[in-house]
Amino acid sequence: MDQHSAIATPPAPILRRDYRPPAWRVPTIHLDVDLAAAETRVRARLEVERNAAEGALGGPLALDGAPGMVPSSVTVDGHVLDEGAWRIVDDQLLIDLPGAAHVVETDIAISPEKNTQLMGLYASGGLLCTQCEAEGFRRITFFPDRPDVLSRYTVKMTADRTLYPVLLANGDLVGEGDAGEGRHWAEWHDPFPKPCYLFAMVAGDLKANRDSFTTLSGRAVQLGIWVREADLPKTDHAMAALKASMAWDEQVYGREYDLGIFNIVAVADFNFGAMENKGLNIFNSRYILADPETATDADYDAIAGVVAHEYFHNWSGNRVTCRDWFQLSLKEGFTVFRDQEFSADQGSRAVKRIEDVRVLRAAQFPEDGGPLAHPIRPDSYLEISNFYTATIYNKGAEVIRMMHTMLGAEGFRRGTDLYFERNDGTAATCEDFVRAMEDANGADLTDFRRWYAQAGTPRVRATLEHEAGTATARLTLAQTVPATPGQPDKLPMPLPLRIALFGADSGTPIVAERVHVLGDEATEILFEGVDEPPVLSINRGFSAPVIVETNRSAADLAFLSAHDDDPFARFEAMQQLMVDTLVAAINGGQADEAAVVAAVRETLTDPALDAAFIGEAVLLPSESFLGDQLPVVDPSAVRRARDSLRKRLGRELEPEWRATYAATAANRFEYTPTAKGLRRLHSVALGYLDACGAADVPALALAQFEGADNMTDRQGALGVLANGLSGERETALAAFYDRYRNDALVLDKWFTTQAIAMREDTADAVERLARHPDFTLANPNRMRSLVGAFAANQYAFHAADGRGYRFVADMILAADTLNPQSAARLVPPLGRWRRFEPARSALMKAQLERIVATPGLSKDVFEQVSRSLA
Ligand code: 0A1
Ligand code: ZN
Repeated sequence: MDQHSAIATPPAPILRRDYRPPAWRVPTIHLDVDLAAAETRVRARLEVERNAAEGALGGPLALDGAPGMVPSSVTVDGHVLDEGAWRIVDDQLLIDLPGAAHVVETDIAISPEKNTQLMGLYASGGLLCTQCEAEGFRRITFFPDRPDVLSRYTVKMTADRTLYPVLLANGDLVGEGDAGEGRHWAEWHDPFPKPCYLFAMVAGDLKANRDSFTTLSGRAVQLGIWVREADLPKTDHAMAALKASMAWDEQVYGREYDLGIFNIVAVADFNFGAMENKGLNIFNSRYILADPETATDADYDAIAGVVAHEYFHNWSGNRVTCRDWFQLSLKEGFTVFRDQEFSADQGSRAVKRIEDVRVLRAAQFPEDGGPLAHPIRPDSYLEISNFYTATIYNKGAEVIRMMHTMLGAEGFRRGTDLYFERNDGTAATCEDFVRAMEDANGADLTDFRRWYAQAGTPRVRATLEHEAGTATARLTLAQTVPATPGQPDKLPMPLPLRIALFGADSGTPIVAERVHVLGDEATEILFEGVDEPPVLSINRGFSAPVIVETNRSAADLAFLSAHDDDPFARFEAMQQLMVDTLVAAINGGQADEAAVVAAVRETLTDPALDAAFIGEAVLLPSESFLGDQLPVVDPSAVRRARDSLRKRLGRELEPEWRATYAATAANRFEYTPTAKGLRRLHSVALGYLDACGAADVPALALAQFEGADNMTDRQGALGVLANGLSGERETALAAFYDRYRNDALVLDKWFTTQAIAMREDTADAVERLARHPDFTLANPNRMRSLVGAFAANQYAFHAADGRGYRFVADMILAADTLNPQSAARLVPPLGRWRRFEPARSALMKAQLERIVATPGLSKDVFEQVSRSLA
């Protein structure tokens, strides 16, 4: 299904400018679903009305379906139509209707157990569940599958009572009963009109962790997290996160939950993280299940973040949805910003910001600088699934954050209040959001709108000059926005830059922080009364998602890494110092490694800093981030330079690492910011001890691995061992496998640990693991745990003989026949071929050409590969 021949007919793109309101509205839909894994029968009854809105499309009623779908009957106003009265064209069911309002009924059979794409209705570990965003509903029944058609849903589900004792759908349960012959039924009604991408139903043998929440206005909401019985003990963290999210959205945005029931279901096979279906969120089980034995601190944090994200969508996404898929960032950018702020409020704001910027730089900056670059509101696509990107999500969140910075917390809240008030119950656009921000604040965001239209990461050149005689400092700021595919010329973007100056002699702030919005290509700012040499602290808190180049010396950066009062800026100064040093070394120039060693020592031994921050600040930038700083990447040169600095840090600071390792040891599991920070720093210290080559490290690591009372410490030790060649490595990997072989989520970690190992033979090991009996391409988590993780391991993936590329291309082609969405997500690492030295570049390109020449490729993979080659 969904295949096309790449050579015969390249598919036509969908364009944003072609948007027209729908020809028909569907105010209500009744579904009657007879569920079984082999064959499910779906009878749909739609009330349809011709859309009188200006500009609306005309013509017949067009209901989207999927390839191969044919209704067994079509009825209009109670009369069965002859076969000649309807037709299927390009997977749409077309019906000519004489009047302005009709009732249309269709009847269709689908097979959930044959659905390997995991879109529409599918089977996962004995459950039947749905995924409809973006265009999965059309695989369940014929319907105008577009987000601006909002309907009230009533869903009757009938299924075998033993196999599927629990039947869930959106909204409220309005009836249930026996259906005879061992079957039972349940009927759900959702009073809120919604687009079909928010439809969900689940049938299975599930048990609930139940709780309740009383809203601000005193309404009681029943909460349920539904899992297999054995997993029930692992749901308390997600439940706590859900209740905290509900309270936070009331406090920070004044938004209350609006139904009597809120259910979450965890499933093992899921293409993304989770889905915000109205009143019935469906989650990839990795974002629900946690206990100290099986989940790391990072897993716990991610669970809270994703639970919050999906919950927040109830307002930013569901009550106000998107008019069309080009507006995806309207809900996703805003909701990511909301979940980031929620997590910042729950734990360490500074560490959260560091993590979010790391993600942006690792995933979004490369996208923005490569062949797949697109604005946060794209202008065209072939397959919308390919646009669930770091640009739409994470850069989208940064764009919202900049408005928050420029308007202030209160101004921003006035804007969101107006946005929700104006657009509640409708399908809105990014423009509606910006206009609400403007109108609520009397602000002019005309130029700021360029952030929605232009792709590419702006670069800011900041030069600070001090004139001792006049006690002035002159800051020159210049921005450029690079060309991206289809956008050769750019206009300057308004960038809010938080700026402060510190005195190099006094070590104190001499110009307090201010926000300067750089709106033009270049500007100059004059500071007066600056009588000592100033040090520039800029883009504090990462106030704008840009690359800043400065004329700061290693001494300036070392100074800021020790004295800046903005923790993010402190982290950033250290990173910049490390990057400058490593890039100099890679280019064969003068590298000031001693300055890095001194700065790391200072941070490591600063009693005022908490462990979580130290654990972030002393880490070297990743090999891929270093690659991103170079015009042409030679992964071997990057590895050599980074390894050498890492070893030197290990050796010269060995006593400090030993002291840190010892000081962070006594740590019984507790999920608190302090305990988390200690665990993090403990494993970071172990890693540096390993780098210094101390002979006792494998034994230390194995002891940590065996003695751990939590997965963070266990996996931290395993990760260090996995990079090395010791016998302890094999002991630990085998023990880990034996202990967790029946826990799919932990087994994923076993695959990943080996796929990201910094060893010469990682590519071989990964090819071997792809033949392991526990490996499968049918489960997206497992596929990503090996192939996705490997493709992110710069040195191993870029093995000079090209076998990493061949392997990933083989996996893409194999996965494409099962699950095109997941397959397409493996393309971007190969798509970066232009960034690498000529030999590797040619090998990567050859694999892309091999893929695109393969007949029967999905639209998903075709789009990513052809754009990568263009
Ligand atoms: N809206 C979801 C993301 C999502 C998108 C597509 C999916 O289909 C496989 C699933 C989930 C979110 O932002 O959480
Ligand atoms: Zn989302």
